[in-house]
Amino acid sequence: MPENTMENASCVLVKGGTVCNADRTFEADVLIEDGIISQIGSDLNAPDGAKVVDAAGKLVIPGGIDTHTHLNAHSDDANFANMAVVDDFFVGTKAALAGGTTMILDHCVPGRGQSMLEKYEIWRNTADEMVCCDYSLHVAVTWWGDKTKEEIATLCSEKGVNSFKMYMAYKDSIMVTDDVMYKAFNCIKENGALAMVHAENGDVIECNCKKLLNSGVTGPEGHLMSRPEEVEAEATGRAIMIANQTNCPLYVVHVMSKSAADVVASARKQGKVIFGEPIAAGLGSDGSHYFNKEWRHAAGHVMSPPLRPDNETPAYLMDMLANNSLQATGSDNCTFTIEQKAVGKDDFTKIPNGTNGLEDRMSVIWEKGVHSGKMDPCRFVAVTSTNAAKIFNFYPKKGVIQVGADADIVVWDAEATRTISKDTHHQAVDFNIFEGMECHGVPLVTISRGKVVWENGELNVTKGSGKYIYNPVHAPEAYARIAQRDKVNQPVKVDREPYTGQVWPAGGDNKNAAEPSKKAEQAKSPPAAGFKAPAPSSGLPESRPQTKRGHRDLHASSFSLSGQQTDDADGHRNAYKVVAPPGGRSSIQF
Ligand code: URQ
Ligand code: ZN
Repeated sequence: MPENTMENASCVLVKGGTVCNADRTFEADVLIEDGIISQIGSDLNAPDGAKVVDAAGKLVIPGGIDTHTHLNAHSDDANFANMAVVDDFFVGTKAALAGGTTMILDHCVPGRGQSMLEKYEIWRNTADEMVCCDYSLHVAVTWWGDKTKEEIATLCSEKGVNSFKMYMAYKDSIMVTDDVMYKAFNCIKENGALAMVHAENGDVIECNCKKLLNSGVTGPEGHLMSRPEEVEAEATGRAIMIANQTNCPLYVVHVMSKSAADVVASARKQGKVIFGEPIAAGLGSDGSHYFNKEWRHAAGHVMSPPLRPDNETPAYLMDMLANNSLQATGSDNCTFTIEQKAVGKDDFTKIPNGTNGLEDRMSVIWEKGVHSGKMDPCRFVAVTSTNAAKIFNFYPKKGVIQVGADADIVVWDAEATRTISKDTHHQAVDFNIFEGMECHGVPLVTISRGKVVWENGELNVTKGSGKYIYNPVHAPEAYARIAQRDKVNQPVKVDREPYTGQVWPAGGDNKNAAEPSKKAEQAKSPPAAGFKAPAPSSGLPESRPQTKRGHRDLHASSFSLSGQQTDDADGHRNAYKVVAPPGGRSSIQF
């Protein structure tokens, strides 16, 4: 795998600040040489010619890492009616630096039938020319072909990709079905990578959209109505189930609702290797905007899953982020101008999806998370930087201020405030979903690869100076557990004497003769992975409840609320009946 080469950046001393990592804060100076943190300590001397950044009274934090951007999204990537996003790799990464974010993970999304490797090369060529900060790529699996397995393996072993996204929404475009997810998760796991999902039930959304349009709802509120919370929660649970079946670690992108967050939290409580990502939009805004009388305002908020209409969801998601039910944050920055959004002026399904957040993510999370008292500055660093570096496996190169790490650093003023506006932001999009929000927490200075790129409200960036970060597979954050589970959870077959009795039909010559021999084969095959062998059962008649005298106990029931039946072990059963149900037998059979 190619090495990341470091520019010979000049020397910078960040003096007098409070270093804040995910685990602790301490007073120290930080010396940067050639783009790397070379010393951390008290009263460090500035080498000749070094630039000194005064951080007295300020926090010195690892640069933000945005786990989720779309800076090269195009018409053929999803449903974007032949148009490209306005915040591209150049404008987007400039704005990121102005907001205190020093690394992004963008989405490379091949269309159906397209090669993942070819699309990856297109993404790399475009990004390498334009990015002003470091970046990595997630690649999407949008279909399953003969070469998909091979391409995933190559992306992992040679191209530095360790995360693969699947869309459960966008039917007839990039949506994948459960069987593709199952195959993809298996393959991703075999390669030591991370599966990611956009969790919404695309089939149901499609039906809802038709129904709403037929009933005359054509405005942006229809977007919200077509994708209610349970549509997100169901898909989240389904993805987690498939990840669990394949023992593949899973990262759920843009968790937007309370119920989807609950599904992630509950899976984590059960010990599943799941990570959840809320985004700036979901933490800082809500879906009441879809009902705004001004079409352009409502359309400016259209994204999927949608913002939720109640005003409690943002605080709920922030609580989940604070208590580690959710782990890392992105922006899902995918911006279209109002003019572009207006292709859907008469039909909400045609409004290109996506909003801003790349520049404002850090301030919004500080305001709603730290200033509100829900999390401390260390947790802020964890959810805006460190956890992403661990999950996507480039920690401690990034995500921490320590000797040897890349010098991606932000001097953060926790007391200062700024008011977010489309008129002052550095993004190209002509709308800002956080318009008018006053945020405590302002990035005063941003240092990217050892170079001061944002200071005194001014950017000093070079197009194409950012580097692609190759991410190795088998991130310990996920695979320490996954690998061990593979070892200890191997299916164990039951050793037993071969059956030597008669096999039906006793005499042979019967037109159904194939059936019993198939049954005998089934009995020989080992149980499926994860299957726990039931306690030996004596079979149906004996398993019926009996009194001490050996008579059938008519008061006891063999009915189980779990739906379990006494003949569950019989793979041949093709009719279901409740054996001795409470209240007496029924003659009804299914
Ligand atoms: O769904 C996505 O990730 C893209 C296509 C647009 N972003 C969004 O609507 N959240
Ligand atoms: Zn996205």
